[in-house]
Amino acid sequence: MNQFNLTGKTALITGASYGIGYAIAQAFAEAGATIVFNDLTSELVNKGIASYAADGIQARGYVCDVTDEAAVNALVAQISREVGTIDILVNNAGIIKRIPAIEMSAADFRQVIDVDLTAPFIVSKAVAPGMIAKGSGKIINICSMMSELGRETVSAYASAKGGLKMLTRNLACEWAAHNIQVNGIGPGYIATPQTAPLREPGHPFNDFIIAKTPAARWGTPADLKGPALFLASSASDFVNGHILYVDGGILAYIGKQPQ
Ligand code: NAP
Ligand code: GCO
Repeated sequence: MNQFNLTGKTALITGASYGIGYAIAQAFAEAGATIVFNDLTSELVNKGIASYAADGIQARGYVCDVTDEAAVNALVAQISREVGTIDILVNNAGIIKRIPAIEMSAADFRQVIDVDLTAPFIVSKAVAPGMIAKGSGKIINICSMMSELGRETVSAYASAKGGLKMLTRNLACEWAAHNIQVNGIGPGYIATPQTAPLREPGHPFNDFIIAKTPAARWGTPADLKGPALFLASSASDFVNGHILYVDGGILAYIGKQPQ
């Protein structure tokens, strides 16, 4: 039996019109899953549907703000009616605000926490009853290097992603008895629109990250396809509360010695 086969499974990937969520959805579709995704605007959702179709994937897209609990609950009910019970959830939607802590407003801090931490709680809570009734489920939270490390200007984001690591572990404990595996993926620095400002030609951060990464390159969304498929498949049925870091070695590395 192919443990990585997702045939017959319905997967919801949040914020997956492009970027990391899109690549993860591709991996699941290639393994046989039915793909459902949401994004903030109809323009983004339609763009995503067209991109998936161009890749041969018949994805269903819905407009939904993951921070809106009522909208999320309505979305999950609609998916259940139109597609079926959600077997796999990837809490991928996220934002970042790069502002020095002393300059960051509480409103900005709260918005990042709302999207990156509270929303994964909201969406997980919405899909869990269906998974419990079905007797199985997979939830994958997209964490970060900032689940483990800090850096200047990302206090809200690091607080959210650190909290998301612990939310992952806590929900894993609460729902393991229902055969629901809750795990996380911690990407390193990945080339997507979210990091585009850091990859501007001549931006010092680009050389910095290459030096901090033993693999000596930025990651790509495709680097996350296999790890996500592992955590979405029966190959990980005894993996609970684990954060799988896909970072080219960043977290293992003290840093290059001065030449
Ligand atoms: P991205 O390019 O910024 O895409 C994030 C997606 O989430 C966008 O489609 C965005 O829509 C959507 N989104 C934002 N707020 C939302 C909301 N309230 N409701 C629904 N959708 C919402 O990000 P990415 O680089 O692909 O990252 C995806 C995830 O991986 C994020 O959680 C990020 O924190 C995490 N991550 C990224 C990296 C990296 O290096 N790129 C590394 C580690 C972890 P809009 O286009 O409207 O904003
Ligand atoms: C930043 C980057 C990182 C990446 C990612 C690293 O400003 O430091 O945006 O936070 O997005 O989270 O894992």
